Amino acid sequence: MDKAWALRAGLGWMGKHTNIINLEWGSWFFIANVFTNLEFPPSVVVEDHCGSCTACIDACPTDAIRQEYVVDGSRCISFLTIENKGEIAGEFEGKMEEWIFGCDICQDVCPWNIKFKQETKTPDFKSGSNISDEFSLSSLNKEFDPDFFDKIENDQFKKSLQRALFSEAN
Ligand code: B12
Ligand code: SF4
Ligand code: SF4
Repeated sequence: MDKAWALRAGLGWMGKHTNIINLEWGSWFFIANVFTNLEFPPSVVVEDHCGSCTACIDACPTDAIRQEYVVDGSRCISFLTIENKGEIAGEFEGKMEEWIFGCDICQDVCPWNIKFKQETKTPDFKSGSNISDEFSLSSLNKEFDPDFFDKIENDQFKKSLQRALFSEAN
């Protein structure tokens, strides 16, 4: 629902990968809602700037973007690694790349994000500042710190990581 509000608030247009893209920042932002009884003048709706580009559709490894502006959530790596409670279906084997909690491929390849790429000012988001920089699924073959999971505070992330390790190991 957040995207419907964002569109009407003139924040951007909905890209073919279905995320909202802003003309100045690309799509690397979350949408927050403020409920108020203040009256605002209607915003100007931003027109679609995807043009003939299909980079996100071509790059999606699980063919989750079934057609332009239509994502099948059940095929999306974001769903498979975060929301999905059961095992990941065999048809996705070898297609998840190294993603263990969400996926950003369709946004990584979007020319609007490449154009406005800039270093984050949030220290926690900086490269080298989070756990994913010290760990990759392919490092499984190397020596593994048994206290690794104790360092992770977010329970949902811990569960996703353990499941990813489990499927990789099998
Ligand atoms: C369910 C969900 C998912 C599911 C399904 C996503 C999908 N594309 O179908 C999964 C788990 C796969 C997912 C993945 C991701 N998600 Co998500 N997700 C949501 C969530 C919680 C609900 C969306 C939903 O399905 N709502 C129900 C349907 C009916 O509503 P809707 O999608 O908004 O569609 C309506 C409007 O878009 C509107 N609409 C459509 N076209 C148009 C055109 C016009 C002109 C108008 C007026 C309206 C309109 O009509 C639709 C029906 O009402 C929202 C947060 C929220 N509360 O809205 C975040 C949200 C969409 N996700 C977000 C993000 C960041 C992601 C990921 C990038 C996370 C990640 N790194 O892994 C991926 C991206 C995957 C992708 N390519 O879309 C952000 C998007 C930010 C942005 N810049 O757009 C949101 C908005 C969260 C937030 N508050 O910031 N997500
Ligand atoms: S987030 Fe990943 S799996 Fe989901 S639609 Fe985008 S590229 Fe495909
Ligand atoms: S990659 Fe291309 S088609 Fe996909 S959202 Fe970005 S501009 Fe639109």
